[in-house]
Amino acid sequence: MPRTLRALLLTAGVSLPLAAATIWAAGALAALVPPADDPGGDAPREVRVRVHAWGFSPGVVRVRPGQSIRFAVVSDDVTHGFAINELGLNLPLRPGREVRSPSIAMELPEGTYTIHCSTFCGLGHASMKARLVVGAPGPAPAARAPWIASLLALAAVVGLVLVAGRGGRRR
Ligand SMILES: [Cu+2]
Repeated sequence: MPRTLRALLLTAGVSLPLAAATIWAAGALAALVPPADDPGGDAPREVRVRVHAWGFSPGVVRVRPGQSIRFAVVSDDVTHGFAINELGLNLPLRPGREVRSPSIAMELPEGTYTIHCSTFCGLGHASMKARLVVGAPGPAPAARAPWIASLLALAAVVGLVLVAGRGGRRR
């Protein structure tokens, strides 16, 4: 094997796993960063939700398992209710007045739960829903990419070592 080609292959063999490791580390670190409104530690995280006919904003509330949270909910228009059956939570809402839930320790199993309106509010009431997502149910496809990259890089290195070894012996 020509020396330049060998040097090139060795460089690639070293830099590929490094690049894969960097991508993986960046992904792992990003997963550790809490949401912006997460105080961390033991302080309950306040989750602010605005309610209107016929929806919730945000439409998806994400919480960590075991995290303590407190909902602060306000209706922008008419009378609604903010209810999560699995938490035994039902907050009646008057227009424009913020209602705060007690601090809730999120002890539900990881998964997706329905937030719904518990006070009849007209035509769209039955479909007035949002989602509470506890933890990370089901890995997102993107989360697997760094692992696949790492494995590919490892396979490349093993292959290069074998090729380089064979080339060396031939001389
Ligand atoms: Cu309603």
